[in-house]
Amino acid sequence: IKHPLQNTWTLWYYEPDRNKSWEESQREITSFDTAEDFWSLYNHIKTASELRQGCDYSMFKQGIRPMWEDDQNKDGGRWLINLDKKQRATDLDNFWLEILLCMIGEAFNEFSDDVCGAVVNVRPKGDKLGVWTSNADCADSVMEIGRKLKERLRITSKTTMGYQVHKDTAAKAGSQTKNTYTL
Ligand code: M7G
Repeated sequence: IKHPLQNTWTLWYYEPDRNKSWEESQREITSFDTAEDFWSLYNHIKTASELRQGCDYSMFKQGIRPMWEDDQNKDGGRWLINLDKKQRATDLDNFWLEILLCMIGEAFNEFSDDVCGAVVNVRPKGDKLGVWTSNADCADSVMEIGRKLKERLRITSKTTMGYQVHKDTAAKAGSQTKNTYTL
């Protein structure tokens, strides 16, 4: 028998399409709930660094859409890791895989329930990794999830992590969003 995961997870793929809205361009790929099915999927798809620039992968708990508007995201935010251009070759795929393993392995202990999912944005300006949590007001939970992420990704001082509230991000499209927490 296969090794069951605590949660069922859904992979989403976003590709920009000028004829569609952002929401319509989010495609649900597949869901899985065992370790073996995670690896079959992971080994079958392109790595993040192989995606065309402008594309995203998102992996969320089943039933949560990878958007601010979802009920589980609307009061939440994300730990954001901004990579510089050179890190696409050295860190992007490693960080993304480690984030996925943290999530499916429920590595955030008593706060794992607050994790909604994660997003990787492949962008010419520099790629971004975000871990989305459901309640931006739960400082304990946000900070513990951030600390664990930093530890597991072995984030060094040259890479800073900031937690941004989705409501702030949504209101400030195009400009910099303030960090509500930093690590
Ligand atoms: P992005 O892809 O997160 O980052 O957001 P980028 O600026 O580096 O490409 C780009 C744009 O996508 C935003 O300004 C929004 O128009 C749209 N967008 C992104 N997200 C995460 C959402 C979302 O959750 N909901 C909606 N409605 N639009 C979003």
